[in-house]
Amino acid sequence: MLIIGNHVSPYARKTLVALALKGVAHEIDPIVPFYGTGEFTRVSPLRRIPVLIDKDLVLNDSTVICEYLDEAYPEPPLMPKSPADRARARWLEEYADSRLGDLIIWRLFYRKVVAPRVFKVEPDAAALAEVTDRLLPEALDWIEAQAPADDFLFSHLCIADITYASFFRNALLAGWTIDPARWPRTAAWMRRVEAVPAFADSIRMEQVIVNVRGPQRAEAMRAAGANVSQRSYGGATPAASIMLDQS
Ligand SMILES: N[C@@H](CCC(=O)N[C@@H](CS)C(=O)NCC(=O)O)C(=O)O
Repeated sequence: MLIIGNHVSPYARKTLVALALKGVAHEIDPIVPFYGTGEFTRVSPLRRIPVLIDKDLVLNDSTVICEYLDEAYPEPPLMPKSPADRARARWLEEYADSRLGDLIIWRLFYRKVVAPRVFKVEPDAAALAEVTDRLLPEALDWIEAQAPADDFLFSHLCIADITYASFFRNALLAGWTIDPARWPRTAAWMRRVEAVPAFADSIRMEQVIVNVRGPQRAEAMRAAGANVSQRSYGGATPAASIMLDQS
């Protein structure tokens, strides 16, 4: 099984943490999606990561991939048991994928971290401040009301917990952290998720990716324990991002 994507993408991280939790052997092709080749477009028509390739099966979208993994490898489960809890878990995951995806990935991380490096486009300070000072705090006020007082959202770690912690890693990488004085439950919940070994390992790999660029990255990831594939769907030149085209 191959995952195309890397631990710096919250969507790819969800799938990699799920695989680690379930102990499913896999290779990783840690491409940055903008550098995907024509072959990448063939397996990812929206040119997004993650992609799962399992023999003839090619899957896109982190939610779809994690649902597949949970059905194919049921232990430990990524979802709670009761229909009501399962529905709530799906909604909480969807809120994070959509709203935090918009705020943290598209409006903050892409503009502050990705665009300057990959596309040499500098961010607009007022637009960033609107996210960090108004929109994200508004979202956090809602999340704080959903956050568990202890443990995880349901009786065990599930995909919704992993999803929130994944997005807040990107907020951190873009310089924004959850203020524990204002959002104490969310801050403590995220610390608990980050301490789960499968998630803590993903943070270690994220740090390797952030700190080692270029051709040395794959070797550094291998040295840190990742099974990096020999063949890659990544090339040398970035193509325009569908997301950045939306500005
Ligand atoms: N709904 C998708 C979103 C995936 C996504 O947007 N991934 C980003 C990386 S964080 C990407 O590949 N972006 C490339 C681009 O926008 O061109 C999922 O859940 O997998």
